[in-house]
Amino acid sequence: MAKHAVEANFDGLVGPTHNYAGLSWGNVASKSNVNAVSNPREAALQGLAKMKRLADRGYVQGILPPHERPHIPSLKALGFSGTDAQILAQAAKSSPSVLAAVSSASSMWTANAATVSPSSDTTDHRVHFTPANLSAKFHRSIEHTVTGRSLKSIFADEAYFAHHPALPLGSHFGDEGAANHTRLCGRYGEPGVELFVYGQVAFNERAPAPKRYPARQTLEASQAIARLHGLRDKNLVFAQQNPASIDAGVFHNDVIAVGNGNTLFYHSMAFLNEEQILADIRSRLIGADFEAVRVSSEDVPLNDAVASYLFNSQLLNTPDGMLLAVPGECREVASVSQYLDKLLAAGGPITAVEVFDVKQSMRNGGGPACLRLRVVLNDEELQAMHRGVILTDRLYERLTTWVGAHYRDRLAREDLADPMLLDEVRKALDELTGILALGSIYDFQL
Ligand code: SUG
Repeated sequence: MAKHAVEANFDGLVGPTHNYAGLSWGNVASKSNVNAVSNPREAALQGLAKMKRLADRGYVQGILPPHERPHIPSLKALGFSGTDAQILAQAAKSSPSVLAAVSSASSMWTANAATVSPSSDTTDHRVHFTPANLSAKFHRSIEHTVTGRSLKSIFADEAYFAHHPALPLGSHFGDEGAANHTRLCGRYGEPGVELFVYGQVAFNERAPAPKRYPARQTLEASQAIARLHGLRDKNLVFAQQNPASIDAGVFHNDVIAVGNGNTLFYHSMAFLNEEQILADIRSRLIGADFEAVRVSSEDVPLNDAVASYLFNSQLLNTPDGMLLAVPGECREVASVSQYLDKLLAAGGPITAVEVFDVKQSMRNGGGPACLRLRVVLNDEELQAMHRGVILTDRLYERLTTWVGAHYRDRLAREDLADPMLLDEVRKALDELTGILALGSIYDFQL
């Protein structure tokens, strides 16, 4: 008998160095907002407000902590030396782009933190975690060590949870985590279909691939994760993302598709072999009829989907159907707003749409779905995990006060070299690990 399970969402708490550095070639928003002045305080509060609204609805809402940035160990590994202040000054003078990269608050997008397989899918009946190596972008490739420490600290009990190291670095095994992984199922506690979406086959140069922008995820990486997690072939689908969509700015599958339960909500340009993929999912899904909600280019042109982040929404179960939690930009793009009205009138599986304001994150290409990592947990696993990171009213109050005390409301490129900023970050994070009772996870704490 399937155990009762829920989908818990772990949002990345936006870090104090949130800024716009234009680091992600292929991510349209990141490039178009380069050097805009950011507001880290507002960004963190927007993220917390989203978490609170969902927690108030009864969803299990967790938090993953931000990372230490600027990351001095990375600068040391690149040959900068001296005191922390000297290192920052040297980097700012000779390699400002490198300083920007090691200062990014990009760990907030926890859909890229890891791939997670629930215990009902895995052969050893444990929940499996693999932090994403994020090889495609230097600023993100330095995330997996601390992400792994956080996940191990939260999901510590080895009787229930299994942790793998990130895949070997390098473009052949480029892995972007749950942003390219969707699980479809009947009930959460039943075995599901794990849909891995990749941009490119690494070991075959003649296979279809994008021409303009990089494909960040390879088939070989997805296959490795499936092996590590002990997934069964009958529960697996590997699907290639349409290279034309990557070239239009869809740098992760979660910018063009989102799935939950028996429903896949996707754009007609999402997949290379759409019919085959749908048939594969349909034949593997047990305990429910597969619902494919397809959005055509006539309804929503691909560029509008990218600009609005329609598909980077959270699709959540409610007692009366599914709720689509969309970014505010969806109501600002005419075709998308009209489509949403039509979707609700159509009477399909998606029965409600709600708007969430995460503008600070959106300007770097991160919508509501980028900000969360989904972890399906049965009742025992939920009890076994560290509960200090689950959002309660009290924790929300403590975190908003903490943000108010430690975060700046303005950050520009030149501020990244300010040694005071590094001190502020460390002080804030040291306090945060106390609030969340996580133990020591940062390099400066070890
Ligand atoms: O990896 N942006 C992130 C956005 C990640 C969105 N995540 C998902 N789709 N799941 C990225 O491109 C921009 C940082 C900057 O330019 O300052 C950035 O890293």
